[in-house]
Amino acid sequence: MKWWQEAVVYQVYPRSFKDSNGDGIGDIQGIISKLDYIQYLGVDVIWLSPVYESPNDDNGYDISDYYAIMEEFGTMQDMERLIKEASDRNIKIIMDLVANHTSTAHEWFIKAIEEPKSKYHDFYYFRENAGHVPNDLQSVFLGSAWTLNQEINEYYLHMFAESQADLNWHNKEVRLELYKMINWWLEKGIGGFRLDVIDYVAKDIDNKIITDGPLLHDYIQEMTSQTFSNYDVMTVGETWGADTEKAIRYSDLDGSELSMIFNFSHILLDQAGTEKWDYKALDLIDLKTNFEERQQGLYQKGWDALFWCNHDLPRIVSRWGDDGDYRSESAKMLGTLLHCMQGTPYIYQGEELGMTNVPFKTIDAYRDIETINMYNDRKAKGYSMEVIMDAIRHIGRDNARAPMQWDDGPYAGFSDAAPWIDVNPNYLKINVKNQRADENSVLSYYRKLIELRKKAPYKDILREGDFELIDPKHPDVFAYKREYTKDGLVVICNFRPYPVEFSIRGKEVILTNYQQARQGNLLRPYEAIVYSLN
Ligand code: TEU
Ligand code: CA
Repeated sequence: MKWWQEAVVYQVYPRSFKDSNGDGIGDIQGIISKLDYIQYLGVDVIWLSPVYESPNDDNGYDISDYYAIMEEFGTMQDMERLIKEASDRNIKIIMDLVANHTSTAHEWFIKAIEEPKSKYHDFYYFRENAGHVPNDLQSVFLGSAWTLNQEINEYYLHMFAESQADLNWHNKEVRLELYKMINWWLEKGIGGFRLDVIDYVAKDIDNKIITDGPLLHDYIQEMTSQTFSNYDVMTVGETWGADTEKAIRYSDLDGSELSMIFNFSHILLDQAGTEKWDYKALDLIDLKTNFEERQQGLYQKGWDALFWCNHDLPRIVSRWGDDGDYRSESAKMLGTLLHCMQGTPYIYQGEELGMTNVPFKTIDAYRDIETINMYNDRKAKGYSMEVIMDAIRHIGRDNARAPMQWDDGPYAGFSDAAPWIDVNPNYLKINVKNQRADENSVLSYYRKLIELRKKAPYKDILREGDFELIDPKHPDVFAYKREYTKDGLVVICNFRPYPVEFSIRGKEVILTNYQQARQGNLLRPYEAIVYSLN
């Protein structure tokens, strides 16, 4: 077993985690001030969303200098101190490698424009201006993926915002520059990387192949051999286009590619149309089938990243739990379901509190470029305001980006000044301070889940055990068992806000989200129980 197969990861979105200097924007010193809390959780790794220099069009996913820290977040000394202070607490820092694109404010892009005959011009995808866009490729953030640069009268490709120009990975010079930067950061003692949209980097744009370009695995293997494999680090790829078969290849246990990937196939189960804004209710059978296929498909062949949330996704308790009467029970149930499977669990900041989506009424409370583009696009297309705002409230990315809720003081203890984005009004009720004092809080429960992975005999079962659904066709209960040598666990989760008949149980209760043992064969609303198998 590798260290990252025994780890639990905590994702920090720096802009929204903790502000230390009263400008309403989270920063690195703020994160350092909360390392004791992160250590208290019991996690082993922090995935830090980008802190590099950036114009912030996409909150740091538009990098203008990989070797400098965004001024609002602090200094390189702060970053080095964070790595050290985390290491003193046996916590590794993995950084966010955004290498599919750079900001158009990056010196490479500036030189590509100022010196079109220089080597930098081929660092990006430029095409001549024949009076129209080169082809109909569309940006993830809506609109054409091509923008005409007036200075050189050429189009350039951006799969995301106009200010995020796609790097041409087919140019070996680009790859070598990226490997140099990766090694520069690895030499600073970071624990690895999360790789932003890594399945886009080998795109074949003239054949309009964006995801899974033919040379993708060649490039990943080359990158790994020239960087990651020379250090004892973990890597996790963001691959919206992955399924289990691809996941096995990316996470091949021979270490030739990545440690694991984020497979979003479960996240897509409640998407109704081609865009995420058109959603439908989740069918629990689909979720059970999805996880069964992944757990069994990857068993002893690869490794999975287990997640519900991240900085791009709505809060899971609002999405597939209940953020009303049964918020606490359903948040614990969802945590139980995920953390008892095989793989490396990821907790997004606030998920351990059962933080919910934000109830903002109008578009001016939102900050995310993806949301604002959708608002303008659908308004122009004649969608009603309530339909637009309902979709944003349901699945917009700012649901994850409202400030972390530390206490019931001003701005939830996130900042002394008005934050860059409003705090969720429910911070008075949902915050670290009151949950640390409550042994029955979501926070206290998540700490028990994390601890389960650390202590015998459960850690071996969770890490190495197999996976088998129990009563797969049950429409309301997600139950499975994990077996490893003579030990095993039975995990039973009621996905409904009402009692459900379910007679199966295990030997003794290891963990449950209700204080009193259940009577008879009924599972209470969102009841989760982890039993020993025998
Ligand atoms: O996300 C890639 C990506 O495709 C997501 O934007 C996703 O499609 C969308 O957010 C669904 O709501 C990564 C980063 O996680 C994201 O924050 C960046 O905006 C994007 O890449 C560009 O770097
Ligand atoms: Ca600040």
